[in-house]
Amino acid sequence: MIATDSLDRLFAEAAAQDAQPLWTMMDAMVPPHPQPKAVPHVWRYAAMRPLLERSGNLVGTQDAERRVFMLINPALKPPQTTDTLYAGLQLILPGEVAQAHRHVAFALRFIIEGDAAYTAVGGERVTMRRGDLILTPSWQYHDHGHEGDGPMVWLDGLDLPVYQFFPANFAQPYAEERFPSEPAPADSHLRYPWSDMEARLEAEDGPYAYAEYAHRVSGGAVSRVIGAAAERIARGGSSPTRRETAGIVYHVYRGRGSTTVGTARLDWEKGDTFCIPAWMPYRHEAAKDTYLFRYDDRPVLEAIGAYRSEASAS
Ligand code: 1HN
Repeated sequence: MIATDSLDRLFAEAAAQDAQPLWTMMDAMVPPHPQPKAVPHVWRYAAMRPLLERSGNLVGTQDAERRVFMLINPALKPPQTTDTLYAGLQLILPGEVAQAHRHVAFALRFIIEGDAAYTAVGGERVTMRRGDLILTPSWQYHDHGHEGDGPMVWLDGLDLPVYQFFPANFAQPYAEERFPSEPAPADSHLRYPWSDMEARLEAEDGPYAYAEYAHRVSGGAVSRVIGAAAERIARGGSSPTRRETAGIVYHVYRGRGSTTVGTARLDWEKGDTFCIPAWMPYRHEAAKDTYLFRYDDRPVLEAIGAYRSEASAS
């Protein structure tokens, strides 16, 4: 026993063994409630749209496998839009092809602008129209092409940060530019048209409605990690105040309003994308008739028994 032992000395010698005391950081290791690192944030389409257009002039799909601006949370690093979700804005121009590849990460696309571009997923070619939700399941070869007029812009949602935490991602280019594909059937499990979702939201009474996308084959969430839903909020209406252990990315399909998230207030309008970190109480208010698209990490949280939600006092 060293006569003059001290905690400082103990900790220094433990650190030399790459060991650290738990008892000085117990609260940080098992906090009383979730502590997301992400902060609430809005990415404005009015600011992003000109940047996308310039990227279209400066970079071709020959040089950029995907021409995308990642929407990175100000408190985090790429590819994090929230702690666990990725969002980006992708541009494709007439005549371009974004070459075929596959990866373990799941992707969804929500179409913001343009039509007549397609995404081919695992041999099914899906035409993309504004408001459509299109799925790219894990490990399916996919390429995008544009045979119509005008720019085509969509929101990409991926579970990429999960594959930083679990280093289980693989990616592979396909040998050709395009993976062979046939036109997808009308009821493809890859495409969820906006008109169907809008009809479901309209069928509900009251100023606020919420509907989840159900996978056409499994009937469950659109993927094992990411779930998706849409909300309708009438002008002057609001959503209930709630919080969830899920992180959420929202996209404004139509309308204008604001969301209170914890102590922050996010103002948004059509085309904007914003995020809600885990466990922060949030509530939307609409200044115009509004439709919001959202995706979240609820399915993976449910799989590990960690999804919780509650109505919370505003
Ligand atoms: C990707 O493969 C796509 O296929 C979009 O369109 C966004 C972001 C990170 C990594 C891969 C696509 C992506 C991506």
